[in-house]
Amino acid sequence: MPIDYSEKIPNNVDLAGDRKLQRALESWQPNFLNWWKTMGPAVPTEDVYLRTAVAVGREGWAHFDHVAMEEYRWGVFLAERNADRRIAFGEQKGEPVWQQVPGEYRADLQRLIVIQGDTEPASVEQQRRLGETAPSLYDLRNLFQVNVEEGRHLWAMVYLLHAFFGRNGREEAEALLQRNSGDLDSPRILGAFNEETPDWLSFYMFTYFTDRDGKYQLGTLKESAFDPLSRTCEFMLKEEAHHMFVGTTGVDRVVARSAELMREHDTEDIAPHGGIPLDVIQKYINFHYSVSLDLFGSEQSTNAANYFTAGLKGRWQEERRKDDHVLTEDSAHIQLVRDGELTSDEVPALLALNNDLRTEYISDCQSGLKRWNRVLEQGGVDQRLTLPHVGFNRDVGLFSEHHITPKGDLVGADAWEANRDRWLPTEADKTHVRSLMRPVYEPGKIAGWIAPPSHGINDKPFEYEYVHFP
Ligand code: BYC
Ligand code: FE
Ligand code: FE
Repeated sequence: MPIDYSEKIPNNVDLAGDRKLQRALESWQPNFLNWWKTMGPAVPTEDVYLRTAVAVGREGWAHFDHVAMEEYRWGVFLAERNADRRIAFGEQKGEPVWQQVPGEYRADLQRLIVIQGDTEPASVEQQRRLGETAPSLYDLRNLFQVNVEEGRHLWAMVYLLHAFFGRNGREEAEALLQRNSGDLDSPRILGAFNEETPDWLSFYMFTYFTDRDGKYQLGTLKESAFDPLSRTCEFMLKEEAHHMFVGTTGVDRVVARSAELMREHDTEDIAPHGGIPLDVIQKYINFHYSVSLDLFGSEQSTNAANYFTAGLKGRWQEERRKDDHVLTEDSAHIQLVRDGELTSDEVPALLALNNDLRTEYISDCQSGLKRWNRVLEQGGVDQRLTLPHVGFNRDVGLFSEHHITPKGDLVGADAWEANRDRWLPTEADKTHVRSLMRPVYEPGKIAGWIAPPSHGINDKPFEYEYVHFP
């Protein structure tokens, strides 16, 4: 079914055919718009060169044009239905997928959808003020693109809550607009989404590391036996690719510019020359990576085992796994600390599914480091960036009780305190990065701490007027 843009809420789920649901979503819509006005992008714009989804198929799903942001057509878009789709894993493997929520899984599914839904508006709130200091119009446009799509991801989850979870679901949809990132009384659910994103280096790190958790979590929900959730996530993943592109190339460009300044001034201390020193970039990597690892939950999780067995949440690329997809007989290894040493334990595979997903995520993260190190190499710089040890700076899971250095050494509290300023961004580091954040809004111009992108958006040049101001 094509997307219908003549409707108040664009959709390809035949909302017009379900008046009750349509009315419920239409009454949530003003609350969403009000939230967007008060918690969304703080900088006023006339219009922005944005892509909008016009179809859900493989080819040509996006349309690009200048639109006023509050007129962006947030809607409900599910990937096409596969009538023969069967459950790929768990106890009910091989049975047809569900078009409705089975009563016994209602609470668990609702919880997964609420947690997913909570992250989307949270990120918009975190990024609210970044529009005041973008390094170029191109970057400003990318920020807003990410923001409107995270807003749409909220719509995706709210649709599921309204359509399949009754009154309880509608209340949860309301609550998604009432919790706020960093709010002391009613914070967002997951840790990383209550951190600040106060500068553009943080934004690139967030879209690299934290949006990438989104990619992996959505990948597991795409496997879900609850077909509407699966189809929603499949389409969200298409939008998600651009968010990670923004992060990957954003860090590329910061690293390239830092390397350039290091050569030009023949020093590692490029802060006085308006650059971001590599050791500060490394500390930002350490922070954002470790906070994002916490989003995978505990290495051993009965929640994860239950979700899998019930068919609610699969593994990354479940269908490509060469095992029985039930896993009751399998085991896995997890890392942990025992008797003051890092060691590993064999545990039932079902209990180690968070660890399994995190392992996939880590190897994907590694590809960014490879890239950034190639940029350094090409820039004639000898230093290299690395991912810290998986146990470094953790608040969730088996490492959270211990202090582990980026290199993977177990240390005491004193050594941790004595060195943390070498490993994590200090106030001085953050103040320096923030001091570089000045808006550069002349078309074709770029701030001094970052290199320009190699391409524009949708074949437009970098100099294109991606954003108009009132
Ligand atoms: N913070 O069994 P455990 C995205 C709680 S990002 C706070 O180890 P489980 C995006 C946990 O809830 C993707 N609490 O965990 C990115 C549980 O509480 P209860 C978001 C945490 O359930 C950028 C207890 O600790 N989507 O889309 O296996 C921009 C024991 O937990 C945390 C999802 O996460 C934490 N970090 O796994 C925009 C998918 N970790 O039951 C968007 C949906 C754990 O004791 N969520 N806890 O009260 C899930 O699949 C799972 O809930 C989690 C946790 C993976 C998050
Ligand atoms: Fe998202
Ligand atoms: Fe995203």
